[in-house]
Amino acid sequence: MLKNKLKLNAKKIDIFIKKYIDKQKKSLLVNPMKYGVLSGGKKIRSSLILSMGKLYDINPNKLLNICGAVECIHSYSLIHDDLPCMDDDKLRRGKITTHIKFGEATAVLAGNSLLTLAFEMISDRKFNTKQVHKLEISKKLAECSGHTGIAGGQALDLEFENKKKKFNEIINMQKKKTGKLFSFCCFAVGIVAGKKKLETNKLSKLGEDIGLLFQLADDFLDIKGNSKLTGKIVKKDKKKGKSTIINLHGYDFTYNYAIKLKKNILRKLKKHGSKANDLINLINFILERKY
Ligand code: GRG
Repeated sequence: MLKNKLKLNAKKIDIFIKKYIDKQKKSLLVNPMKYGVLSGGKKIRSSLILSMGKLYDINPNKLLNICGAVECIHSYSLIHDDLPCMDDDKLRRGKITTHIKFGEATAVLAGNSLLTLAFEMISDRKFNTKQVHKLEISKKLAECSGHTGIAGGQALDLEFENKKKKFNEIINMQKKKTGKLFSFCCFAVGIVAGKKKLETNKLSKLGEDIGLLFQLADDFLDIKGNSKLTGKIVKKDKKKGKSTIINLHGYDFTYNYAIKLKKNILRKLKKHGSKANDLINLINFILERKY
């Protein structure tokens, strides 16, 4: 049921992104960009945005530019993450990685172009929200993607390899590397809903925790997951000396921590009653997912 919903959402966002790129002038980077961002990938951040929208009765079509932008940034981070100078991976979403298919230089440029495309989508005239909302959303997206967000988290992840880091240092790294983009998703919906700072701050924190939960599940999949289902090579973290909570405290400790984190997230959604049903299902899926 939820899996079908996720697939439908992913298809909708793929169509939006494809149309958006196809309306632009052609370039040598169009094919590698499409390869990196379309066909494949759960588009779970978009599903988060759409189910957050339900809390505030927002028409899903009003959120498509935010979904497109988030998926462009996410795919950009994956393309760069797979490069030889980063995690050096050859398989992603069940396909060879962008740099293996098109070469490293093209993969770097396609990634960079997806980053800038994200900001085109947010500043687009057809994105039906107030100008001041677009400004706030752009600023937050930049903060969550750059050195205080994903890129900064990735720098820490690489820095921490083969080092014994403390629990809080690892959590902080994972909150940046993965949590910040989820944080952006929840914040942006709050802005479109016209929420004040107090509420959007709470939404940012909620999103960061959902992102941390997602990253912990990713770490579980690296140990117990199946390459055919995840579409990527598993059992890499230990070999690469990655600093994860599992490598520090073991699987069971980490799973119990994740259960507590999930309960805490679900508790915060109670006030929304049945409007939060989709979101609750998504959060349960995030922890128990097999792909
Ligand atoms: C993009 C700002 C920016 C900088 C580049 C390389 C890098 C810096 C950051 C890497 C961040 C990264 C890869 C985090 C891991 C997040 C994660 C768990 C990815 C897997 O996400 P899924 O499962 O992937 O949603 P699909 O394939 O479903 O889209």
